[in-house]
Amino acid sequence: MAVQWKKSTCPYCGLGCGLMVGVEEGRIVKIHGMKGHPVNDGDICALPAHYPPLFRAKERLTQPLIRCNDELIPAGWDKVIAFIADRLNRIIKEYGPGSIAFFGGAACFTEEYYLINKLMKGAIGSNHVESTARLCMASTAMGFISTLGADAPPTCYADVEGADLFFIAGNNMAVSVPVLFRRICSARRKKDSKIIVVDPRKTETAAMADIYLQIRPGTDVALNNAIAHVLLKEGYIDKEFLKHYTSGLSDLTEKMRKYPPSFVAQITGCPEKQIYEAARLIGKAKAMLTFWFQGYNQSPGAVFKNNTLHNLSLLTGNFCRTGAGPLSITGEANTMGCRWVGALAHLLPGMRMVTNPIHRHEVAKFWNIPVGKIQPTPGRSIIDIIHGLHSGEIRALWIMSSNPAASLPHTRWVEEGLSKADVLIVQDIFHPTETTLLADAVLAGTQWCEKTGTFISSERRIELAEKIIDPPGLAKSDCEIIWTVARAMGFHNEFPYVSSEEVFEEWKGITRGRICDMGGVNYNRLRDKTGLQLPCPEVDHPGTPRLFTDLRFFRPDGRAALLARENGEPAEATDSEYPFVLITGRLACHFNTGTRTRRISHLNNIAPDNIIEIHPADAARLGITEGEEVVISSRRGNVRGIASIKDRILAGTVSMSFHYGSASAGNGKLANLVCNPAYDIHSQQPQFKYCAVKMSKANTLW
Ligand SMILES: Nc1nc2c(c(=O)[nH]1)N[C@H]1C(S)=C(S)[C@@H](COP(=O)(O)OP(=O)(O)OC[C@H]3O[C@@H](n4cnc5c(=O)[nH]c(N)nc54)[C@H](O)[C@@H]3O)O[C@H]1N2
Ligand SMILES: Nc1nc2c(c(=O)[nH]1)N[C@H]1C(S)=C(S)[C@@H](COP(=O)(O)OP(=O)(O)OC[C@H]3O[C@@H](n4cnc5c(=O)[nH]c(N)nc54)[C@H](O)[C@@H]3O)O[C@H]1N2
Ligand code: SF4
Ligand SMILES: [Mo]
Repeated sequence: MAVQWKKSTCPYCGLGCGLMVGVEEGRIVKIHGMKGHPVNDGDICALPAHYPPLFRAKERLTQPLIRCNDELIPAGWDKVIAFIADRLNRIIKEYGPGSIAFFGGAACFTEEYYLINKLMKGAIGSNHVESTARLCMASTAMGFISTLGADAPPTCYADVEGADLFFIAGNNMAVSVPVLFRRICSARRKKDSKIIVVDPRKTETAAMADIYLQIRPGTDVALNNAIAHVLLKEGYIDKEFLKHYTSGLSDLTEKMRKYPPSFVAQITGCPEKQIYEAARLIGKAKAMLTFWFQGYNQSPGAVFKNNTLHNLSLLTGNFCRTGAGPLSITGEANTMGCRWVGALAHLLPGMRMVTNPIHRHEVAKFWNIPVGKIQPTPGRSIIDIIHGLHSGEIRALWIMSSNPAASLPHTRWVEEGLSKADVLIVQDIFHPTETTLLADAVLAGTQWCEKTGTFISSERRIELAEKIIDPPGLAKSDCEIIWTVARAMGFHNEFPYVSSEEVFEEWKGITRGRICDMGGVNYNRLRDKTGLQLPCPEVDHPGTPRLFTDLRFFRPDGRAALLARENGEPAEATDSEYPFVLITGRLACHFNTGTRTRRISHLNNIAPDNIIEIHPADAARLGITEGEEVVISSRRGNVRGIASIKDRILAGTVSMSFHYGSASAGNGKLANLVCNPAYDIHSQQPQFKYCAVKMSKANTLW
């Protein structure tokens, strides 16, 4: 039988590449990039290309499980759903709605987050709804809100071809978004555009840079301020743009005086001359596109890094025109959807805030519930949910498509917190994961290609990913699981759905008039197209590639804000006992906690063990040799790995990925055992990229 090809969208990173899925006799056998797709035009990276074995992986969840005498055993759906509904209702009765929390990864569809938000914030009355958007994009969202007045990413990928300068900071794009990086490299060849890279590690991305600034971790605000200093001092600013469309210029000019490159060179470790070169390249650029990622968002001063980067685009008028502006890539496939549907503790659907009485009123009216049902204060961020499990204020946690026992910082503390829950519900596609192992009930969800729903990508493109094959065994779509639990809890009238399309049709109603307006989107239209960029308010509307083309921003004065920010201190500074800074991040062959990629032998064989990058001078001082086992210790724990001695990392800094959880790699190899649960006060995003550690040869410690 010939292979039949169906269109879909990548379930891994938030770039949203168009894919063609090849099906033969009901099995998915091949996955290719979709030719002609506006995002990737046929290109694909290793992650989705090697996805097919996951549809037949042996640890795939095919039925729900329930804990019985300390063991998770298979049980029927009716029994497991009744158990969950009963436990949740009892906990609500005894401890109140605020004792229930939810945490989801951004691998799921927007429809699924819409339902959980409606259940938690509307029906139960708890705002403790969090998603991995907190671990990933909360700082970017707060950066946009403070500078532009809304979490509204303004640019699109087509700007790559229009830019003549790419400023890439804290973003190892060659590894994390390779398809976009190849697009940048090819655009640059055609146009002779330039690349500036800022990263403490000389990454695969940095290797392509015209100017590479090897900054000390956590010092980007000072660097951005020094660049602003030079732009202002040497007159590389767009006076007309600044006069009409921004506020805060005089304050910024005044405060940037104290950031001359000579001073900032000492803070960042980057030579003064290089800072001038970078600033002048930015000053002369016709169109600069900026990219940043977790080197900003998960680092000390995260939101301020975002603000000071936007200052550079605003000062030079690199905004609201082709090829110019901030282009933020989101981490997981639907992190943008999570942000807009309100899957964070301070948000309501359609980019609304729980603290805003008008927003609460609008949502309550839409859901046909009393406005008092929606709590007026933000719920707990995920780190504070774990604190709440420890203190007993949170009694129940429902986790969907996330593996927090491996992805949250300070693993032992997280595991202890999860174990204290009166009931821990985990909805995944695999068992065991580090988190399902701790659950009281495990719900068997369906994965990409086994269910239908929408993702929203980094350029605000909404795409439909349809069911292509039947799920294995008794697995149910995540939408169906949520509405079944909701009905079992007594919310029949509020959750009458039979399909994700019906959920979508409802959810889009609450986006009307907002930046995420999808009034003109429906499943049929998405079937025919390669996605639509939001807002798309009418059925004949072509979508919106760029925002703010009218130069009206969402702040009260209609202007974008130039914000003078100071370089922040890390939550945990190095000292004589813990003298190294630990950075954690990613490899090309694994995705996040590795629950999927570590089950694919081709990918796992590329990097089967945890590698720790160490500078040769540091290694020599400690007598560490290439390939030997080392132990990294922080105030919270120890992690083991294999030394890779390279001068691509800054001396005094060590780096490893976080892909090696205990369920797949054995104990003691997970970076988060040592990471710090401290977070940025403005975004509550944890500082995964900065904690103080010491290091030794493994055989001297054990
Ligand atoms: N192959 C693969 N691709 C992925 C993922 C994956 O796990 N594997 N995950 C996806 C997800 S969820 C996300 S969020 C993205 C993340 O993608 P990226 O953010 O690009 O990846 P990271 O490796 O986490 O971190 C990026 C860089 O930040 C640098 N950095 C650390 N501290 C600082 C600092 O203080 N300043 C600066 N300027 N740089 C610093 C690190 O050295 C690192 O090179 O990748 C997505 N794509
Ligand atoms: N030290 C350190 N820690 C980090 C980071 C870092 O850079 N350093 N980065 C952080 C970032 S940016 C992110 S985004 C997070 C990611 O953190 P997580 O989202 O917790 O990590 P994943 O490994 O992507 O876990 C996704 C889970 O969802 C399951 N799954 C996949 N598809 C589906 C589905 O359709 N339905 C259901 N029900 N389940 C599904 C998978 O099996 C897996 O268990 O990690 C964060 N943690
Ligand atoms: S770059 Fe991202 S969206 Fe594109 S194929 Fe790779 S993981 Fe998927
Ligand atoms: Mo992420």
